[in-house]
Amino acid sequence: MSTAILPNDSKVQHSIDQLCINTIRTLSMDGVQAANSGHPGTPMAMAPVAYSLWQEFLRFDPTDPVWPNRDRFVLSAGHASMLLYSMLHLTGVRAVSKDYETLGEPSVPLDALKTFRQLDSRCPGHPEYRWTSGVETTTGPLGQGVATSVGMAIARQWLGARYNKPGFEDLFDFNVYALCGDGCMMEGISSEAASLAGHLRLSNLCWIYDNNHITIEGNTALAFSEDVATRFSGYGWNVTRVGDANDLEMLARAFRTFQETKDRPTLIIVDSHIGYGAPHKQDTSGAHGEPLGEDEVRLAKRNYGWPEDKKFFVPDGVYEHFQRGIGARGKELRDRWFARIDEYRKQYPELAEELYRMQHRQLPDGWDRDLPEFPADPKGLATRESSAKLLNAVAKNIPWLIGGAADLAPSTKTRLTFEGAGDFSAENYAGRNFHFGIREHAMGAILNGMSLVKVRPFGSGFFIFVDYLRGALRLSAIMELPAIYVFTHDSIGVGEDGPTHQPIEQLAHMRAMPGLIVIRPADANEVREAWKVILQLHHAPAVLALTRQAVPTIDRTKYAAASGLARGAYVLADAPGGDPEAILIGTGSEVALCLEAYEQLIREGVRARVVSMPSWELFDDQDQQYRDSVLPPDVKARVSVEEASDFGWTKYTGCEGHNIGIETFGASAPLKHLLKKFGFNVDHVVAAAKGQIERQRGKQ
Ligand SMILES: Cc1ncc(C[n+]2csc(CCOP(=O)(O)OP(=O)(O)O)c2C)c(N)n1
Ligand SMILES: [Mg+2]
Repeated sequence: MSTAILPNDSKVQHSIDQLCINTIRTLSMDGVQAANSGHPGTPMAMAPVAYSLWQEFLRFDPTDPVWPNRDRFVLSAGHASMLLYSMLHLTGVRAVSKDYETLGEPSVPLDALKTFRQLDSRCPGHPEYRWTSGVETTTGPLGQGVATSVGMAIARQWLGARYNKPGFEDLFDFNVYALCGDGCMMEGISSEAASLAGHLRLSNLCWIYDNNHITIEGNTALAFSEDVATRFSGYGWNVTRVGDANDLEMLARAFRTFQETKDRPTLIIVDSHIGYGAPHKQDTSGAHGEPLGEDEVRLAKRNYGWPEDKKFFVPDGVYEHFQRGIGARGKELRDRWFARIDEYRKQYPELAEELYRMQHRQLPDGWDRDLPEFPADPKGLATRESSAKLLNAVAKNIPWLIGGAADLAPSTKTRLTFEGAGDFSAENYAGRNFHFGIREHAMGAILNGMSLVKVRPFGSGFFIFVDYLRGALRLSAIMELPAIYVFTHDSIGVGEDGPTHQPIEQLAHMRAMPGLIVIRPADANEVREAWKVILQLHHAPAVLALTRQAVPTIDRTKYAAASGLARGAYVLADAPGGDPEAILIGTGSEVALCLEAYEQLIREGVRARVVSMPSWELFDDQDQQYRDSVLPPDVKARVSVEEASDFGWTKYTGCEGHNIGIETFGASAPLKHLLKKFGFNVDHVVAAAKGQIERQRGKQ
């Protein structure tokens, strides 16, 4: 070990610990400096915290960063990404393929640190799950990481309750650590998530709060004066403090306190100095979001007793030290776990098989057996009702399909009602019905955390409140997590509740989000097909938009089969002879209206076609030939019918098409009056179709 490089300065501890900590600091500073962009201050301050946690406590095997029972570390302060990248590099975390195979190469080689924030670097600006092995979740939007960590802790409790058995009590016993700053603490989502975590007494959850009193605009005194410790005590957390981020003994004591606390989550408040060691920037917001500058980097290195001219310098002994600590401990734990799982497989072959499939995002054999079929019925039922039947049928077949609602299960009909489903609570971590409380945003992040642990989560609420969880949903999509969002009350069909409860622009919002599959089924049989599609998604979240009000169950002996849903859009009813003059395109509850209009048009001798288009994304994924067969390019007389903003519909109807939609926020009234007011009636649709045909004829 080359401690010789350290000067004889009383401020500098001559220890391998200090050498490692300063390596983390200087790698982070150099990475930001090389990128000329990024956040150096927090990695510099939090280096001892990350070091203590990873080296002494974290049960994590760098050679197998996807081992299911590993402790999770979430960097909720995602802007401090260089801290995480430095740790991944120094501890030698290996890369993992998309098929969960460990590759020999390092996840973050030194060159990746040098190309921080550059195109295709394994060290992007903020940590990205799936891109950099060892990153447990994508962070950057403040508050998301901590809230996601609650989902991870929940999933671990559920896994433990179902799969731990006598003699295998520690099959799932991992802890979840999240490092957050003032920003995470201020965001509402962290309050929602912490409140639920306290309520559920998640003793496997530890948040570390970097209490540096600095955010971008300056001192937190500008906007944040609450007593965080009291707040978390009020949530039912164990709160402990470390008065100096550099005090390794106090840090270790705090982590031990967490490990010994068996009845609630722990918050460790760590007082720190952002930009620690940088003479002109320490304790200022200047250390937060911009490089220190070459001169300041030198001065900080001098303070650390570091060779001032060396960049990306890892002194002798540092890698080896990490290998002797987290490396050796993690590997031993991981190897023991896999040896135990072999034993477990012998004693509990079915449960072991479940775990294997779950961890590989596969479904059990027969997952789609006994799915209800719905006979034609003009009165029909609400799609939320048919979805309830489907969800219950598939959940019986998929034991790890678990979820709930943000206090709306009686309305969203997402409750699992079969025997043994149970309610997840502090007293029963085996329950499959979750009560997220009225906390939509945290629910979204919790679904992400659960999905990252590989259970299959669903959450539900009123569609209008998708706005409340959009930040988390966006991360589901970025991370390609197959979380399932069930949203009911999907249009002005909610009637009397009025504009505050009537989704208008939400469908357009959702459709604009890359990677998200949005499905708005027309009837009970499309709901069945929708669930089939959704459950087979591996790498995409889905939004299922469902009605509050009854919709007819379409007669499939007369019209096309609902299995067409899998292709996003299909010809439901065609012009006699299959040569349409006009196409009516509807989604969800408006498909039945299109069919009524179609029947009238046919009676009047107009050759109409109805396309049911439950999912734009699934349709866009089809080949050109199929898309042209549904929407023949030469049939330009087109009408879209959807009780929502018509934003985007011209993509399918063309600029000259007619889009029947809603341009205001709706209104409060019984539905039949609303349908009249907004033009969702047969006469209007028929007139629009005829108008389209006239227009096209006029051009010929
Ligand atoms: C939701 C959200 N809002 C705003 C930002 C922009 N932002 C990034 S860091 C930051 C300040 C964070 O302060 P703190 O958490 O105390 O971190 P520190 O500066 O102490 O590292 C802000 C506002 C963000 N990333 N996410
Ligand atoms: Mg801060």
